[in-house]
Amino acid sequence: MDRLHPDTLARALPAVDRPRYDRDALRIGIVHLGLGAFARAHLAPVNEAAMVQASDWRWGICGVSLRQPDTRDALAPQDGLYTLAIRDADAAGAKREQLSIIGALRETLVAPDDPTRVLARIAAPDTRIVSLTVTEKGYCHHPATGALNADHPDIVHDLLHPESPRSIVGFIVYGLQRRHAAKSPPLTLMSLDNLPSNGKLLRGLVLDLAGRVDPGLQEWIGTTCTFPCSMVDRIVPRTTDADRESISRAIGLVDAWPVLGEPFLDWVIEDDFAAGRPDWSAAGARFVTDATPYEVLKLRMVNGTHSALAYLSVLAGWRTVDQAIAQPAMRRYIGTLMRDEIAPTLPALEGLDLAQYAERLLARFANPALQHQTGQIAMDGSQKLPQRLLGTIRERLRDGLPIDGLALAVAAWLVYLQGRDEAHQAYPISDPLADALSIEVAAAVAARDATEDPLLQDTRYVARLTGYRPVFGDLSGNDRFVNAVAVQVKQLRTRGVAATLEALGTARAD
Ligand code: CS2
Repeated sequence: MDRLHPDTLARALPAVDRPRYDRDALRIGIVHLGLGAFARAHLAPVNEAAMVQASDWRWGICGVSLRQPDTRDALAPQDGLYTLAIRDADAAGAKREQLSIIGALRETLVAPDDPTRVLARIAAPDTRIVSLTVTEKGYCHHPATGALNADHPDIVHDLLHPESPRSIVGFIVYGLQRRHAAKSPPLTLMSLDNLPSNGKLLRGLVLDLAGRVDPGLQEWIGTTCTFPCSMVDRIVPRTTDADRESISRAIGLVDAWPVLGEPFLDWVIEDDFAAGRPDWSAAGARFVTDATPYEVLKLRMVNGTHSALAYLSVLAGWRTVDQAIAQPAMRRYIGTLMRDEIAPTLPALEGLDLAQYAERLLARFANPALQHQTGQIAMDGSQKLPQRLLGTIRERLRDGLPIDGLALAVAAWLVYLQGRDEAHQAYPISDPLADALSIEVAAAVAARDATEDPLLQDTRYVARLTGYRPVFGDLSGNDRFVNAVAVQVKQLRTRGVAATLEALGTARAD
């Protein structure tokens, strides 16, 4: 089979959608930092549809990988072309996929190999938007407070090496410094990560670092560049070798770097752009004045339940989300968690039927064609828990409301951190704070006194771990929180995941 490439594109099988415009006419208007699967399955196809609809070719994408060269190495021989496979199952349960080849990616850079080119791209006059999907840990912030972690090794490095930054915030600040020096117009910095008020958060971090570099630069960024907040939603599992093979067969050309995702896509973004934007509403995006209620909805409902499901499932040995949600007790737990504990905390959104939203979410989780690994969602818990679960918990505690289901999710994380599932199989803890957390876990295990009542032992364990302020902030030392989580840790430890989920359902039904 030939390799996917502009010269072979005409040979792709007829059912495959493909760019039907002159890719050479694309200019680079967007520099995207963090060229993972999510951006290629969300931003890029929406952007492509918008460009085509408006015949506006100013918005080609330069994608930047922050660490590994694998994406560039795979995509350069394909001139940036790749396949998006949208997968689900029909009503009878038969898996199906819809394939499109995406052409919006015009350039692929690897930041550590070529920091100067990345900085030059951010500074280039044609660049109007710098967008980001760098995951929670890419922001070098304190997860509990959102402030810049000025002691982060990458930030310390960047202040000493303006020519070759490592952090995202460093690239943005020094790229904007060049832009400012060249008297080029300001641009938009657009975070697409699962963080609350992601634009405001990014703005705070960029202005903090810029202030340490040059107060004049800080002033220019603060008064001329914009940082719209956004909510993005599409489940995009990691691509496997088997996916690469099957997608290549399905398009009739070898694609070394396809992506896959679910049919569902949502994107709500504040219409606050310093230098214009494509009309992404052509492909379903919604422009709003305030994205906050949409972010809270998505982070708490989709990501909160995703994380709850992931930690419990890793412990129970359920490898994929659809396998986990097929367990009746898990489905009941996630449904009840949304309805009884999360939904009542959400800001009102006109026209939104929350019950329907929850039903659709359960159906999305049940998608059997995605094979979304629970171990993948479980990664980086220290960066995810605050906005996914802890905010909801804080509000419910403040209002004197029960938190049993949320406490089980936190308990599952605290047990998960011990690194062994119920079959005693070890798994790695992938988390930027893994070292600190493993010290905390060891101390918490040591704090247990085997001569004491089991619940008291688990209370000591939970009190010690939730005392870790970078994650738990002011929840540390909250007795109601500690006690509710300890009850669930005890359940998980003594009865296991399945029986704990069953018991939760029964307790509720009583
Ligand atoms: C997931 C998200 O990996 C994770 O932590 O919860 O990537 C999730 O699939 C997306 O946010 C859905 O929009």
